[in-house]
Amino acid sequence: MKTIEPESGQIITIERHILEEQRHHPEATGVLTQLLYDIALAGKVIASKTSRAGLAEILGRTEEINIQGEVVQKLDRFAHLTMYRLNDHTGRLAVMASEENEDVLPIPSEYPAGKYVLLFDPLDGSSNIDFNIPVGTIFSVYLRLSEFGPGTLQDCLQPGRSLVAAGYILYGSSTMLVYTTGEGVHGFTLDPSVGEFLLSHPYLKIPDKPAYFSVNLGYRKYWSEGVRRYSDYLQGRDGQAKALSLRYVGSLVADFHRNLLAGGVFYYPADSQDPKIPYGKLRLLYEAVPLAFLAEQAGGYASDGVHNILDIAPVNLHQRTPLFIGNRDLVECAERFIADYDAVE
Ligand code: FBP
Repeated sequence: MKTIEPESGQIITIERHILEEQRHHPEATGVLTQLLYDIALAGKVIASKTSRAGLAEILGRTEEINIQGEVVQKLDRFAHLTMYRLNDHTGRLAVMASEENEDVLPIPSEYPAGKYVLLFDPLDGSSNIDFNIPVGTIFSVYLRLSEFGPGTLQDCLQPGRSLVAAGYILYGSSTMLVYTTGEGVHGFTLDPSVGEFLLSHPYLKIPDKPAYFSVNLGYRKYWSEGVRRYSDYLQGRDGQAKALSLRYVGSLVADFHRNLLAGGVFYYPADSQDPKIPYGKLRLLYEAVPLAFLAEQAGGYASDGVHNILDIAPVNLHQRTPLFIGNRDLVECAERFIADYDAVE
């Protein structure tokens, strides 16, 4: 499918790009286009704070502990409310869910309920904010399953295969929005001088030759034998392969983005650190699934070490999952090590 590519000097805003994509779908109503544009607007509002975080009384913590057991950062709270408030009155959504909120986020009864469902991690990597390390907002969009009226928990517990769109906004040296609607992965850079996301990275594909591996090696002793041997393989320790270079920011969106552009694998395996969370730290619905959809659209793959992340049927809003994501051959290699050395179902 031919996507719009910027000729030299041509300005392609995210709105124009989404409209062009919509033209490939005569049945489209434009609601998804408007919803993606609302999310882009939320990204701009959040970027206006992250880019001035040190100046804006927005650094530091709130007194709150969220459903994940983490201290809520002020910017986390701001990002959560921004995503919710910019989308609760548009009539495009039946229900929302946020990594920061235990239950689903209903559409206020004074507003009409729409046909889409929005899930989001308002500020991924938030523990890095005070250190001026890139953070991100991750979003995923589904069609509602329930017929009409207020959306339900079941509308939010859909497998990744049912996604209609997913993406992230990375607040780094520049602010970028990367998204897919199942027709390739496209990157936009926010031009602060015009306040618009402009197409800068059309049709992103993960390079075949990987450069990096990204993992918190500090947790090695808590890993299974399969994962430890896989990590040795990536470092060329078992003499089988040339060592990859290690890069780990500790912000999933930033680590994923680098590997999307340069090739590589990010993994956060299950570990035995805390028996209460045996499946690793990352959330299936808010983090793993949307990035898995992007990875697959960019020629890569995402797995929990055994299953394709997009085929996992969610059972609760905040369930966690091991995640291996990036170049397909590197992720399949992880699956082989785990199959060979770990008793897996
Ligand atoms: P949240 O900030 O959304 O809770 O994300 C979790 C996260 O910060 C990821 O972005 C990152 O990959 C991971 O945790 C880092 O975890 P650790 O410090 O254990 O390596």
